[in-house]
Amino acid sequence: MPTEIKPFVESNDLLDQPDMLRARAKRDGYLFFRNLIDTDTILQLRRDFLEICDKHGWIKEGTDLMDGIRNGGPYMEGQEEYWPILNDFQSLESFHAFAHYPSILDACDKLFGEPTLPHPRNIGRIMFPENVRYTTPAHQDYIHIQGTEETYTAWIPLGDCSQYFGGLAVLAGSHKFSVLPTKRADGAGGLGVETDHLNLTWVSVDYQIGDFLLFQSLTVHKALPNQTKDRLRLSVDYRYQGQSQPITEGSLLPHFNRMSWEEIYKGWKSEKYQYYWKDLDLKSVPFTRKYHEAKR
Ligand SMILES: O=C(O)CCC(=O)C(=O)O
Repeated sequence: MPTEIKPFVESNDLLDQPDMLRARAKRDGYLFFRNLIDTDTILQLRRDFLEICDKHGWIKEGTDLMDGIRNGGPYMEGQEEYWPILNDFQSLESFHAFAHYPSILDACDKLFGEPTLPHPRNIGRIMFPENVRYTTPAHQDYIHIQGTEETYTAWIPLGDCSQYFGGLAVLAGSHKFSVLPTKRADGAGGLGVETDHLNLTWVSVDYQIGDFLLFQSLTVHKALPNQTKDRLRLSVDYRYQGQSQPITEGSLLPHFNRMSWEEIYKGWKSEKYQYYWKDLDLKSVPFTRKYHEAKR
């Protein structure tokens, strides 16, 4: 039986009541905001991503680039075909600059009650249709990030993204269950968790361009399958924490660490978002692999 998905609670009204905003995040493990990001900024990033896809032959000839209609595939992270695309995303100045978008940082500053540190390890995703098996499984980000449980992920679709298109869903309240045992799973991250015994409710929404979701690192979340016939689902996920909180070295490296920051920054127009964390007095803590010993 398909899982029932209830709607997110919207939190725009709490942005001028930081105590209430924090209380809601503490209660639900997530905050969802409507229409806080300028459409043109997202469309420009969507275009940048799709131009890369097109350069690598992933867009159907004769179609409108911005429709993101796939050619070939499905391809996914970890496959040989995916790495050149990932390297190109990682080099995009607009992709890294967007992690510093003012209304995202404003929501985070209020949530943390202190200045926010955006992690530089930013992730861009292209999710193919007809690839249900590799849809992102239910998991917690904490095991991949560590440092502080009070790290939040911002998940932002690069365009309208209905549930049918494969938006992100969260298991409301699941952050209260600490780190759950992992099992191997197909899809991003490669590790999943069982959730049936938690008796919690999955929540999501038909995302509109400009919406974004923030969720705590212990909050269980998963993608819904991209059920379209031929559309690529594009999204970014960025991570944030309070500047005083501990962080692991890996969060300061590029995603998959395939290129150095020096290589990534080559050709950027501005230095504003390069190495910005190096000026801060960060509390570095070790990373443990103890959560990665998944059961089959
Ligand atoms: O976009 C996806 O399918 C996965 C995103 C995710 O798991 C995350 O942002 O932590």
